[in-house]
Amino acid sequence: MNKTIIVSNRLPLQIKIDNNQLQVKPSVGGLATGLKTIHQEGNSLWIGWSGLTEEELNSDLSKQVKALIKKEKCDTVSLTQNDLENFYYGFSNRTLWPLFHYFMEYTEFENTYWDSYKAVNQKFADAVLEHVEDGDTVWVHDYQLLLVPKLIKDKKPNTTVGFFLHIPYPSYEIFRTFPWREELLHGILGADLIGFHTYDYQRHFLSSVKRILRLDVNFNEITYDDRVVKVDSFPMGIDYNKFHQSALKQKKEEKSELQKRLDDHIQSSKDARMILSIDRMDYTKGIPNRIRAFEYFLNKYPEYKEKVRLIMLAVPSRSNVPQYQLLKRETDELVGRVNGQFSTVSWTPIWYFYRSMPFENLIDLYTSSHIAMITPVRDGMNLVAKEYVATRTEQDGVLILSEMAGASKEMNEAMLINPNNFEQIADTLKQALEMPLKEQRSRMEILQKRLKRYTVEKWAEEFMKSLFATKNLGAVIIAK
Ligand code: GDG
Repeated sequence: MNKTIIVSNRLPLQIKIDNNQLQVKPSVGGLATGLKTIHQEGNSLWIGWSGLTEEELNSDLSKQVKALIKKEKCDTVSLTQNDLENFYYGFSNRTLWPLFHYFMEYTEFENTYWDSYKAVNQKFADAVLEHVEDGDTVWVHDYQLLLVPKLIKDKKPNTTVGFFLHIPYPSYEIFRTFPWREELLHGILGADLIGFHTYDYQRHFLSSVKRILRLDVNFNEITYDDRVVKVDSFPMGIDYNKFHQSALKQKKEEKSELQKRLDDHIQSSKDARMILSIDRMDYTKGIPNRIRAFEYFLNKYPEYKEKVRLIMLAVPSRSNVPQYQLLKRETDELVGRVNGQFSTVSWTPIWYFYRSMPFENLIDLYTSSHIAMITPVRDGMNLVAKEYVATRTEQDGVLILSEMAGASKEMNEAMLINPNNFEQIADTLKQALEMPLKEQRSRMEILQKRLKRYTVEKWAEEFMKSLFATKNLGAVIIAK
């Protein structure tokens, strides 16, 4: 029986060593949920890094990890501390991440990083090659593994390979600056199907393929050696029911401490309003812009002082990369500046949490906020925007969303803003605060309907369907 192998940088498991004992827990992220049906029900295997380096695992623990995760239908790729520094923090997060998000000034082109990226991609491919057989299907995920599709296809041409990019694909003018551009494109083209969140990313990719590799592109098909490679967009959804049901359930249960504090603010006056933002602390998420725009709003519309509160949850991320440390400092300073300038004895305009929160608290935040203000300067999709909508069980609330997030392409009923235009953000925020309930509901209703239909499970299903269809495409071109 043919199998499906999923490959991603991290496994959908949380593995910890506690007192020389290993603990393994399934992780609850969007990708794990979306691929659950494919991974758990069928004949399948998930290959990725465990989160622990070779230095952290002695050979005994390493064997134990392998055995434990085998039960979860997973296998690991072993990475050293040096791999982590050069492949992950280096090439993935100091080269590809900033470049693909249009942060040219943060992009480092370092040979050491590139060499490590190639070597680690080979490690991932080797782990796949240990298991893959003719007729199997392999689905590779994201920017850390762009060379893996070719490394598999070259060795095992009779497998079907899919690739999905979770971040934006930049325009040709950005991508052409990349020193190893040909090699990277060939790496991706090892796949039979290449998926992006939006049509724009797909278009940018095809343009790079045409102009850099001079390949024939016919609509969304590329003729590549003796194969046809298909390129398409698959906007990733969320586990709609999980968020919606959790919001309904949370209303009936005993209130958390956080919920009680949120209620205190909401009940402090009849016009009290809560504005929410949740993101990883990342320079692509537009956190400083959002604080500056909020400051601008409070100056322009002083009647809202003591009524609105911005709740900002920023989850620590990649904190050993210098730009992330700078961003953290800038955010701390800006929050301090705004709170110092506007606070009164009974009101603090920004509640800022620099940590992650348990899922239940996330639901408290979503359900208590009248407005979600999501303002990335560049974002592949942005699932937070979708999760906020899914938790609005009364269909009230307003989503303010940056047009630079992939999610904006499917969420026209949100209030779309340019994250660099403070005037527009301030005016949109005022409009959102004053929006009649009837209009809030009519917008939410359409947004919810769409999200309910195209869930993360559906996303995975559509991708797989399209990937299986490419088997026939391959046959057509070879027959020619
Ligand atoms: C990348 C792309 C693309 C956040 N804080 C907590 C928490 N979260 C969860 C949210 C959401 C997820 O993390 C964040 O997803 P996003 O899509 O917003 O952003 P990235 O992490 O940057 O993801 C992005 C995505 O991949 C998928 O393709 O949309 O564009 O950058 O699910 O709920 N969860 C918990 N506590 C927190 O404090 N439990």
